[in-house]
Amino acid sequence: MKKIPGTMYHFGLTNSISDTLSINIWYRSMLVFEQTGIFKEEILKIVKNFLESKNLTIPNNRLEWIIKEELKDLSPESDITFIEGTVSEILGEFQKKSSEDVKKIVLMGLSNAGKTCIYERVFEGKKPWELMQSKATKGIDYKKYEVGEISKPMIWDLGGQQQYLDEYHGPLRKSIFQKASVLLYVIDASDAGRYEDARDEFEWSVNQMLSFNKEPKLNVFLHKIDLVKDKKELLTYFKNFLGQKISHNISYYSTSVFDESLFTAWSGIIREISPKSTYIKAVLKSLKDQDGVKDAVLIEKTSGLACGSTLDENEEEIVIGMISLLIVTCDKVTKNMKFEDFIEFRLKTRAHYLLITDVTADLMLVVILESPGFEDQKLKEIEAVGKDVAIQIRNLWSEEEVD
Ligand SMILES: Nc1nc2c(ncn2[C@@H]2O[C@H](COP(=O)(O)OP(=O)(O)OP(=O)(O)O)[C@@H](O)[C@H]2O)c(=O)[nH]1
Ligand SMILES: [Mg+2]
Repeated sequence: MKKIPGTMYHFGLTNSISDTLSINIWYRSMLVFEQTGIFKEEILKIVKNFLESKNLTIPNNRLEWIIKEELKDLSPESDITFIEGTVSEILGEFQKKSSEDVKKIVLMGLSNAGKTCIYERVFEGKKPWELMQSKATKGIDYKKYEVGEISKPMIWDLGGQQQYLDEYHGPLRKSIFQKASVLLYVIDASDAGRYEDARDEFEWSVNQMLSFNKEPKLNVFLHKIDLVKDKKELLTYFKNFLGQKISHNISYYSTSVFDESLFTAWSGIIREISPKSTYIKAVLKSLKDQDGVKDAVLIEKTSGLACGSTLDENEEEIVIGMISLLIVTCDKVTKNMKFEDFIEFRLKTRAHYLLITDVTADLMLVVILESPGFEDQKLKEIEAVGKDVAIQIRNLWSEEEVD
């Protein structure tokens, strides 16, 4: 039982059924509040609401501290054992897989920054409204994905609550950062009160990445950008704010779960870690060099990520948005028209001609032509080159299988 500072109330936690807890609050020695079946991350809100109902306001950090102390008394070793157990399990799994070109991505940031939502939106296809109830991550979560055989990211999602950060700075440091290819640091752009804490943690994470790895890729997501008014100004501010003490190259992305920005950002990261991306880039470039071809993009069907592209970032976002719409349309509009059966799609406007063809079971190629007045013969020629490119890309996969 702990005294709530500045009040006459005491608060205590006990274990309840299936990993949940009970909260009790006493006024002097009289029990005045009781709630069972709650999760750790709900405690703060419940105690705060209770105090507010009594017209009392206590700063969050003071409440967090007594909650942390009370949790320690409840099960002194539980968190530590949980995290260490998880990490050794993950490490074992990672070491088994590392020969298969699995790339470790460390996803870090303060609590509530949006880390878990960021990969669930892209890799698990969740819609923004399905993410709004996201629960705080307990310790470290890890997930393995495959992006159309282009790359196999293994994402380490590091829960950002203070109790976990303390662990990362301590005994878990090496396990987290060793053999990591990418640091993806997430900042809640709408939470200006925590910018400095976020920067300190970012600098520390970058130093760890650099001390354990040769050429790590460093990325910052300025996330929840939908809540920010002047997006451009904030991006410029952060480049200066975070980049001052770091000489290593950092890529910045403004992201939100409410638009396509996460897809563009992840496309960039996936390309950076894919051994095939240089080849894909060269093949797409050769297609772009054809007379009349404006751009070409290779898209993975399940995630909608662009595995290669000749477009600039803004245009790429539009094409990715259009493709995800197409995927949803094909999948949802008619039950019989399944997207996996897709072969080809053509769209002709007065100014453009768009050709989307199937490349492999996982990939499709988008070719954008810019001249409206093509003769049929010319179109056929370009389509033939597009098909050639599709074959070259497909061969890239079958050659590897033969190896
Ligand atoms: N407005 C807005 N809210 C978002 C966005 N992304 C996530 N959120 C909200 O932010 C909250 C926290 O998201 P999480 O992904 O659970 O945060 P986290 O960084 O994993 O938090 P920890 O696991 O505690 O470290 C959720 O309630 C989301 O609804 C976004 O792009 N815009
Ligand atoms: Mg999380």
